Amino acid sequence: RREETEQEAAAPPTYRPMASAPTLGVGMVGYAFMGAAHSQGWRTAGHVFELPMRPVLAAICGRDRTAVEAAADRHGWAAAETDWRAMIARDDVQLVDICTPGDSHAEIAIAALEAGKHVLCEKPLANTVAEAEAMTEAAARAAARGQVAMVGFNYRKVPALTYARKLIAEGRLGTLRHVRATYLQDWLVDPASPLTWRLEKEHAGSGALGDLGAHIVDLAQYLAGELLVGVSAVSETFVRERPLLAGPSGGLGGVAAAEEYGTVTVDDAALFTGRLASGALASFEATRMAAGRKNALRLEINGELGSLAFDLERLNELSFHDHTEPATTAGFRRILVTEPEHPYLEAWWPPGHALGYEHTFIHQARDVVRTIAEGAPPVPSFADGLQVQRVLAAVEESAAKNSVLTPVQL
Ligand code: SOE
Repeated sequence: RREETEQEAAAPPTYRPMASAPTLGVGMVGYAFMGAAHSQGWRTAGHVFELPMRPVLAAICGRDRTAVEAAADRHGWAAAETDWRAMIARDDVQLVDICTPGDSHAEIAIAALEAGKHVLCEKPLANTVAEAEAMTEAAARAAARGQVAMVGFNYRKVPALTYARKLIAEGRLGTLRHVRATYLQDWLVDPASPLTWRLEKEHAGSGALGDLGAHIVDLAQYLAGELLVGVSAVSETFVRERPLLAGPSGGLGGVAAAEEYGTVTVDDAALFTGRLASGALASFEATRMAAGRKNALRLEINGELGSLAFDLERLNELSFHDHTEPATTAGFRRILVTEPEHPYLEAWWPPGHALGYEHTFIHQARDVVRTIAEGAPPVPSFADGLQVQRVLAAVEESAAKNSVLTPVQL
């Protein structure tokens, strides 16, 4: 590490007080799991990173007055609204952050963009390709007016993954051969776990596919720097009837079940293979039925010159194998991605003082603010979200042909 020179030590700090930065009023729709996570991002980003604009938590919106007021109080929002149209219309809101189920993304995002607001929208961008297309068109019209529209693929903001992309883009893996991606959770293993909105196609669009598969499709393409050109899939709904909800649905599981049952209309698991534009082969597995796996997002990328591996449950680490090293000493080694030179780490703790899940939302907030202030092209954009939506649709189309699986001779 470079030592501080005497001159630097004596120099006055160049710190610019946050209060002097122009503000960016945020209005957030939704206050459950993602609402809480995004609130952390908006609350913290300006206290950690030096930002050109200071995010202000202007208003939070939800349909239930009591619940949304409690959320405003808990998460630090100045006002609570029960009508998202009224929230969009507020003069103190310049950016609308959408953390609702997928069935309302398109309507809210398009209305916000047409009202001149910037938009951040949770993933998957929408429930259908048609909705995602309409949103992307609205984003393009808004971009011409200087507005920003971004989609919340927050795992791109894990420093180890941002860094993995850099290593791949620099050619450290050479020509890519394989991308292997799995995202495993287990909160639906119990058949008595109730029918929350995430299990209803009309609200969620799809199941593990859109919820978890969207992340790994995005990450595979983001890391590889290229797009999928075709997929082949199987999917399954293992538990087709579940008890209805007896109370409000907050996070994932752990909510009260009623006596009555209803039909699950989305997949519990989706497995698919694919081919990237370069010819590299990719495989994906998204499931909420992997007992013991809580939030296990894993990736491995193999190229001619080496391999990278990542596990979200150890998110400060990246495994790297340099295949150009002598075989006698080569092998996977662990890079601790906590150095100030690593992406996002310049503003955090001393080396080795690890980060966690919530930091991805803080980094996301940082990037949204900078994109708006700098007038830079948004990344990940609505067009990126639309492209992932098209992959999800292709997976669904392929999985619907399960009946034409090539039979294995008995
Ligand atoms: C639920 O499966 C979920 O919260 C996803 O919706 C998120 O996108 C993922 O980050 C964690 O799991």
